[in-house]
Amino acid sequence: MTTDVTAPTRTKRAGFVGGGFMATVHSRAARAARAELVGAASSSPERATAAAERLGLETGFDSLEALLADPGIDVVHICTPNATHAGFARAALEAGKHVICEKPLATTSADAAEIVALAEERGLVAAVPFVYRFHPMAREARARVAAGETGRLLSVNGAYLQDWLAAPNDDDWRVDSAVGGPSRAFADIGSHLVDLVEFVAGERIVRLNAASRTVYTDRATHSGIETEDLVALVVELDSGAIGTLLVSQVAPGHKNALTIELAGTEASIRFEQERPDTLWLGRTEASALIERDPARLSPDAARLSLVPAGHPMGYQDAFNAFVADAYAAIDGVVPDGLPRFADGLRAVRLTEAVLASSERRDWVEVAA
Ligand code: SOE
Repeated sequence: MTTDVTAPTRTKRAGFVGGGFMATVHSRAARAARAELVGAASSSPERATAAAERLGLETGFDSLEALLADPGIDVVHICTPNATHAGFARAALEAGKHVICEKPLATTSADAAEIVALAEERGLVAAVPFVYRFHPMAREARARVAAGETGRLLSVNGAYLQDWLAAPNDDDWRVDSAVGGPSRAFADIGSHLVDLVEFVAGERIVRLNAASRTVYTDRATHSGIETEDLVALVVELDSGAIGTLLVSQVAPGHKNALTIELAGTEASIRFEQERPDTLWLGRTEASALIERDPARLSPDAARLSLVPAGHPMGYQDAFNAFVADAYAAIDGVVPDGLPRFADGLRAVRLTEAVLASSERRDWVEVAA
């Protein structure tokens, strides 16, 4: 048996800001949610036209202002470099649009808090794509932890490892703090890791001790780089559970290896996003690999299972489910687990704690 993700009741008219990899993923998801893909704005009218053609949108807007002035657009997807997120999200909310804004939501928690408050004040849906929450087996892990199957939480162990910046000359706008913000590896992928840990554990990281390294200060087109290539941290959660997390963009052989493992008094549970159709349930007597079979999953995991057991699902499916739920929220539905701007702010606060801790070489309390 399969069920459908929350289906939007009314066709959304979507606008996109940016034209790179993430805009491609967002536009595919919007199309799957039966949106009308109105157009794109970018850093120039020419780039907007090129993005519109590449993504199959109706039009390229001359500017963000022109896109926001289109009364037909209900929802704006912000898929631009990090330092622009908060300003663009603020402008879209002020124009009365619902917003889906890429992470990190902002490069400072003050900016993130301001747009959280603005979205609330205007009554607009404002979501952040912490999409790994939308893998059915991540939901299954969360449901089993919440049901007490793993017992009292003792420890967490997680990693998010990539290698696309592993060679000295690998380069990207994200390495530049003026464009990507003061944190790179943690803001870019560590934010997903801590979001998923807290989402599945159902509790928060209250303090942490982090060490970070910038392995390459000079790359193909950037020099004097200050943003971190990798971060290792020790964390303490609400319940007193402790854990270790490793975030690296210089881990050869790892493409997008986001893994979390929670160990409780009764069982351990492990989710690996590169093998998203299974969940490892560890028990002292006998461990098991649970396959994604919607007929046997918790209701929330079954809801997100688009195809029957044995038919693999992946990243774009998770993204599609996220956008479908965000659009359903615009229709007044309250989908369980939709990551909103408050969750984006939470990740920014954790990022700031990581930066402060690695600078001070000491434990830091995470702002609530
Ligand atoms: C690059 O590190 C990246 O595309 C991130 O920006 C995404 O958030 C992550 O989902 C995959 O990797």
